[in-house]
Amino acid sequence: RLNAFGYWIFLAAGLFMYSSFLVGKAPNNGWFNNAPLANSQFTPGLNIDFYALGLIFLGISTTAGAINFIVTILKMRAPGMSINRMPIFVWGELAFAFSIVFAQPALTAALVMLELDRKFGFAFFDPSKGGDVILWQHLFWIFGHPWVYILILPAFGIVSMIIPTFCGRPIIGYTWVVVAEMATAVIGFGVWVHHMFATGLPQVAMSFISAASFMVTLPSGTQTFAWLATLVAGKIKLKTPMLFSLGFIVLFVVGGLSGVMFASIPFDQQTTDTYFVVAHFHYIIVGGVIFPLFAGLYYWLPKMTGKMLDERWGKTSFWVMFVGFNLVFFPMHITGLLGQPRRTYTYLPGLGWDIWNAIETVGAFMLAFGILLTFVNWFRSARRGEAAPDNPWGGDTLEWATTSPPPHYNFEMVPTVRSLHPVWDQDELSHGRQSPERGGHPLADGHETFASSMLDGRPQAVMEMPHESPWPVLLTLALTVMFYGVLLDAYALAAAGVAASGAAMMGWFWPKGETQET
Ligand code: HEM
Ligand SMILES: [Cu+2]
Repeated sequence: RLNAFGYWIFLAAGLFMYSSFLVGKAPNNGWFNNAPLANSQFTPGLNIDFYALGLIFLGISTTAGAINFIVTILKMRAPGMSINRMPIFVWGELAFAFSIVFAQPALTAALVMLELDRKFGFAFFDPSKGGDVILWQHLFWIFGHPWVYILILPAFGIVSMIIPTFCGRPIIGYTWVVVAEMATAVIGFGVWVHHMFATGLPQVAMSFISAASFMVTLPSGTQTFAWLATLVAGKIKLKTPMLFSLGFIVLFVVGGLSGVMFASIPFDQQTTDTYFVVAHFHYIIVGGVIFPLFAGLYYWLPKMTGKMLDERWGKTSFWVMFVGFNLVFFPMHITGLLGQPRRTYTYLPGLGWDIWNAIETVGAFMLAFGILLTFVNWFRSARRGEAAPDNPWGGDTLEWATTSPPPHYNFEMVPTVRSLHPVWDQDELSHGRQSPERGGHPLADGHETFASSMLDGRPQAVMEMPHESPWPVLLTLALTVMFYGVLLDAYALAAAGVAASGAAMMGWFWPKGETQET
């Protein structure tokens, strides 16, 4: 139900923010929305209120989702899946979920302060009344930098699943990769000021952050070398998911290198707010996150839908995307060093920027075409894709032990895990259901599941799966009313929304004389 709640809030908050387009009031200060530009004095109108309230609203969903991931990962694993047998993808999810729980409050606090400033005459970010504009940047980036790792940690996880499968061997340095993921998440909280090197902060503070930013490269490097070592030691099968993963390694290394360059304060002060920054974050977000997402799509979609994707279309899509991507974003390093400010699309001739921008435009069309090829592939597969076997790639993790697509409850027999690579090491798992003699647990045809101990994955209790419930969606509707009420200064409406939310929560948690499932 928490999951359903997260889903509905995500939808409602998204619609809330996009409704700003319908009334021509879309947020208009860029994604970091710096004060004092965001103060009502300089940006009147509902635009920024849509941004701030919408993100507070969305934060509820993000937090609910993250808590749900943490609890599920720590408490509901299959019997025998001790914490050192968890797939690296799950570690990535755990790391990112913890980061969200700690990062989101900084953003929410900043947004609440901003709305108090804008609607009620507070002055958190107004220096003329004793406020501080830099405070916004601190709070935003205390959220913002961990957020970039929130994006990339699951992507690391995806790649760490795919590379071993297509190398036909376990990843080298499992423990090191796991430690690196967790360390990245932790260090990510100590580097936010590297987005503020040009704001005139004290030298000591900046030096500390600079050192911490250099330090982040240690866990990133550890993981990169673990992937490379696995590639060297394995027998590589070049299927589409693997191609996207290899492309990821190349692009992530390039983006990481420009990141390290920014960690040096004088270099950053020269290049901040130029296209060099745009090049950095696209290498690391498109190359480092979107490419792994495509890899994951090709890898897991057959499991989800039971239909294979076409390899020829997939490989073509990869190469067009890879070449197109580099054509768009590599020249941005050059225009950035030549001084072209970010967020400019028109400029005087003769600055030496023209040819590079022309190449970028061509590349952009190519990249879009490459992405389109994958979407076409997706539609083709849905209509007439080959049927997917249970384990099309020879993967080692539990999802490959059930049918493609799996039933709603995943396993009729909840399997017992005895290895880090259950499907490789427990031969009974590659032939249908695990029999009760080998440890399979028939649990009311999947309508029940185990609660297990955090470290050893020992089953502790049998839990009934939750029944359908109207409360998450009703609570979401009530909150939507409240947020629109605040947005429009209609405080009676907002109060009604609060009251309705309270009622919905009472309905949700009312004792029903059964085990309470949330
Ligand atoms: C090797 C580790 C990394 C380091 C040392 C690093 C460093 C930096 C620095 C110093 C900046 C600020 C540049 C400026 O505005 O002057 C920056 C910008 C940025 N980085 Fe990274 N970065 C790293 C990895 C990442 C990752 C993994 C992501 C995302 C997945 C990322 C996403 C971004 C984004 C989105 C921006 C631009 C923010 C804006 O709009 O101003 N970075 N990075
Ligand atoms: Cu950063």
